[in-house]
Amino acid sequence: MNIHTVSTTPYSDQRPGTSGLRKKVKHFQQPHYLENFVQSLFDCLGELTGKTLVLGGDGRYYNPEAIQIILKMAAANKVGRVLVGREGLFSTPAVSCVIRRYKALGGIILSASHNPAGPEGDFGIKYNISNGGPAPESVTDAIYARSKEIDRYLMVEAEDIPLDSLGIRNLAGMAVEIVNPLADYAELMEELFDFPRIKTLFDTGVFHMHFDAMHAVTGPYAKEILEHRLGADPDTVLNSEPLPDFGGGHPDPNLVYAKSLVAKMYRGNAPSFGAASDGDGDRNMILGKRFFVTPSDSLAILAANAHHIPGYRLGLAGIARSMPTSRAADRVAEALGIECFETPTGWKFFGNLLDAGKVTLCGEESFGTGSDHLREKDGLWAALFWLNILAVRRQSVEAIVREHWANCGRNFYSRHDYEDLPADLSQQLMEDLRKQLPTLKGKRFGQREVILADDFSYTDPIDHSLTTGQGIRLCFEDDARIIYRLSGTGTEGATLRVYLETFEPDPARHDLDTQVALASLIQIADHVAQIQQRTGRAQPSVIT
Ligand code: VG1
Ligand code: CO
Repeated sequence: MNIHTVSTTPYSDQRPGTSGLRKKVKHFQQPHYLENFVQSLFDCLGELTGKTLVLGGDGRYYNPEAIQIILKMAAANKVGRVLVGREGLFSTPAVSCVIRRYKALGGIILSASHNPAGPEGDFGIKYNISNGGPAPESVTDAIYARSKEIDRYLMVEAEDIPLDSLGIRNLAGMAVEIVNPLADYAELMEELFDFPRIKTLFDTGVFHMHFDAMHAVTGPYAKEILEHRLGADPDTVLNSEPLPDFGGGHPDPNLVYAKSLVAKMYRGNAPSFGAASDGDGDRNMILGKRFFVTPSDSLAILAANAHHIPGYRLGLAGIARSMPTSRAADRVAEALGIECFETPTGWKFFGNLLDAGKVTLCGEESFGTGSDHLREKDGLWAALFWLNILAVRRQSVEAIVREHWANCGRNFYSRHDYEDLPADLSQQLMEDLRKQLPTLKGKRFGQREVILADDFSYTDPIDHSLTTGQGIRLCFEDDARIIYRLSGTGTEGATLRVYLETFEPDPARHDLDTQVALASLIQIADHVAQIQQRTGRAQPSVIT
């Protein structure tokens, strides 16, 4: 066997962020860059002989090349078997599903999620552990530490493995099993949801929907499940063909970027339901006819309606949400008499709670929703969950949301992103906020008094690991909150995220425009952090 030991020198910037290592494609194409990271990962995984790994990506530019490199390195590192999605494709939730079903040691996902792709775009790599979820910080810290001292990597010399047809190939003694990336995932969805009931909804002929795959990985999944298995119209899935540059788009499912879907959902004869997913298929946006459901509300409504869904009929163990996500879900948890956990941003923090059976549903304000069916957030799952609710309740999306607000009150919520700021400026802004913390508690801004001001830290209730510095949080007497955080997924400059939330119990005020309802809080957020003055930006670059 032809195993080469290639000498290399470390890169200093291979610390994984909120969701894996993300850099410009060109950065990944530097000599040995990908190889260094992959070998650092293998060096941290212990004995690999006879073990199974899962491998696939969202199909973005550089995916095919990276798959071949990783396969050859896996063979040289004596991995027993690698399950690869056909054409090297797997959505993030599908990888999580396959890791769990085949009891694999873990999986490697090639994606930079919703970040634009192509030769000038972004690439990324993340590792998921045997529970199917993103590696916890103990693992990513170890990989990073290893990457700073790596001096060699192992690779076999072999021909590229063709990935276009199913079957088992031999790569220097390692089995490469090319699998249908849709099969296990679609089967799992059929187990969780009432497909016959959803089918009858489509059969009525008056219910129509669109799913915008944004030329990313979920197109084939959505076509298979919605159009082929559930009988939705053949043109239900928009932008269904995965393209290496996502058609030049930005596959982030929100009102700004999901243009094709938004155009269809806000016109005169709009369909009843719309959903979109991101580059790697883990995010979702939910729309009704001319109506947007915030991700935070969506989590709360899924929780409140879970008893309608076969997979969740037995009830929820608990709910978890990331700290900046609105507290709409907390109110549902309270009503159901179950616990609601507040974790740092990033899906890796839900893993222990899910494994311990403490929570069933999880969500993030960043268009992420999921459950204990996997250990990743899951875009198409969220759309199917909504479809199942609609099939049972036979009301419009808007009616369901309004009824929810009437019962629980409305959490007005918005995130303001200031993208591409100079790194030192944004760090200074956060540092100065941190310095202000001791004086903020008890301060009044107009009608509002600050009752809590801190830098969020989290002790995992299961393994007791401590994570600090997770966002500056100001909580007010009237249940309003402002949170400031720097993004951990960008590849250029820094992004400041300002999360804004107020609570409105009065149904007469539930019709207010969100930005209007939040106006006085937005002013406080700017006043405290001096955002406009420091950044020179009159408004955020993206509002969701
Ligand atoms: C963002 C979101 C976070 C999400 C992460 C990965 O992180 O805010 O909620 O878990 O992206 O999502 P950050 O650090 O930029 O705020 V995905 O769909 O990119 O895997
Ligand atoms: Co994603």
